[in-house]
Amino acid sequence: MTKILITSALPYVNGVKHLGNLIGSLLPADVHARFRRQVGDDVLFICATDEHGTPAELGALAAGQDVRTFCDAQHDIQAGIYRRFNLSFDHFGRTSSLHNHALTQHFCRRLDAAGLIEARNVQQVYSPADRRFLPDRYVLGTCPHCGDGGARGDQCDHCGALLDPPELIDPRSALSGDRTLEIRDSRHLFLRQSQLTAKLNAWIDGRTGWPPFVVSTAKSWLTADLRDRCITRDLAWGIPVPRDGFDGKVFYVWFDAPIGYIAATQEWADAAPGRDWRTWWWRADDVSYIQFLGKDNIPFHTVSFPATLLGSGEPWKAADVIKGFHWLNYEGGKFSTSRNRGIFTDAALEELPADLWRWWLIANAPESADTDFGITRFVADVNKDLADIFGNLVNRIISFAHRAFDGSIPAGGTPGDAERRLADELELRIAALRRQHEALEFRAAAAATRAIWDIANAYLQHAAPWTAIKTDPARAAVVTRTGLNLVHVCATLAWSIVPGLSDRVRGAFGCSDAVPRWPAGPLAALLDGEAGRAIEKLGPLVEKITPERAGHLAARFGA
Ligand code: B3M
Ligand code: ZN
Repeated sequence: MTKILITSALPYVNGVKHLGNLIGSLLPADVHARFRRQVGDDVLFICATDEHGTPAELGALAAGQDVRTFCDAQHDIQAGIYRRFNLSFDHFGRTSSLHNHALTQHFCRRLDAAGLIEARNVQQVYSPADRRFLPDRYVLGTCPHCGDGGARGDQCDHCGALLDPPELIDPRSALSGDRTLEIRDSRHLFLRQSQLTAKLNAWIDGRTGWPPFVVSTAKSWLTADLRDRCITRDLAWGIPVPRDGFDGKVFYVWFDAPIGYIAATQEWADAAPGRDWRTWWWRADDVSYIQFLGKDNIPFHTVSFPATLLGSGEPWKAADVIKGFHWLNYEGGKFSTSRNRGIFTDAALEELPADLWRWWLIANAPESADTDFGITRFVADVNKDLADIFGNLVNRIISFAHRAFDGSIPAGGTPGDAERRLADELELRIAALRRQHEALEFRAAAAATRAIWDIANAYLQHAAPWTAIKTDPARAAVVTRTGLNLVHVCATLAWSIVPGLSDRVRGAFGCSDAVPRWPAGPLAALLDGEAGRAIEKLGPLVEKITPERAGHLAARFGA
């Protein structure tokens, strides 16, 4: 059994995520985890909320809560949404866990012992009224470029200019409004990742199966002028820095967040007896580790996190494959949390079943370039693929079996040429689909899944048991038997992408196994089997999105 470790980028705890976040890492990770379980691999699928850093602090401030309370509530909200999206995490943890505190401090000590940590002075904005240093985005003021009054010290959202706090006109503290800000020296730790450039390059050169743009992005960072990274911050919320003179400082969120993958595995191991996190992370040469993430996260996963792991000098597992994604755009513009633009995951579930979103997003995953989400196209695509093609296939043959064969898989008759051709074709198609899943080619896998539904529809259309029944009941029995088994196979193959629809179909066949096994053995025998098995009646599998409903979606989510 192959051991497959899968992690999705950890969503920031503050605020519900949009569909762009979902397809950028969480959903493809889930589809792959499900597929791997189907083919019998030993899968561990880990995720967590990323709870440190200024976004969490600012979110808590805006909500009038202390940060811990805020994170508790936000974590639960996200966990609930992902459950309803059927994301099959083995564990959905939190980077604020005690495990992550201990591990992060451990890595810092190890890196320090290896000579890879250096303390340096950094100039920082200080607020006498707040009696603390202010991170860039805690400084507000007027943009020197466009004159907007609400610019932040890191960026002006109005004109998009990147800023440094001293550039702001009339700067003030976002916390207290203090205008007596000063620039002071603050002591910070730097990870000397420049020392590890050769090791990191060798590590990347030894891996295969990465999307080319992930390799080129990583390589563009791993050059002679790779900069050392400041891994501490003047913040109260976070993991304390275990070092004299660093009271009141915590680790930079991007230092502890990826360590959270390991810490969340420790949480998973704590949750039940007989689980050992080490078999996944420590001397785990038999594990194949795949990371899923959006393209903005590439530098942290190809430079800083592996620098942490390799630099520790300990036998930690580093990623074998990094599957990066481009952006999903929204109606020609950007999805944006700060501007509340796009479709958010909670709102998506209020409108339509999870599988409709899952299907479209995977079928259009931004794998090799940015992709645009548009309501009109979404409605047309899911109506066609899920209602007309898959739903119709399922409902038609099951209804017919109830009309003509008392709702059971009929016995009798012998498969003929059409059935043999069908089985041969399916065998090839299923093998190709499996290769696409293995290669992490999600769009291709969705297209291949749909192509199998097309083949099934074409077979039934041509073999037409509803006509044959009038003259040749034995032939009608063969076709109905084949058709029903075919539908079952189609549902099994689609399970990783649309698990809800798949489970409904499989439920009608009396299958309640949590993970449907990938079809094995000669297809001809599979399609000819199961005579006598009762199939439950099934209401419409997928309700078509009506023009009225499409209008409502456009009005609610319109660009
Ligand atoms: N929370 C950023 C993001 O959601 C960050 C990922 C952390 S992965 C360790 O895009
Ligand atoms: Zn501006």
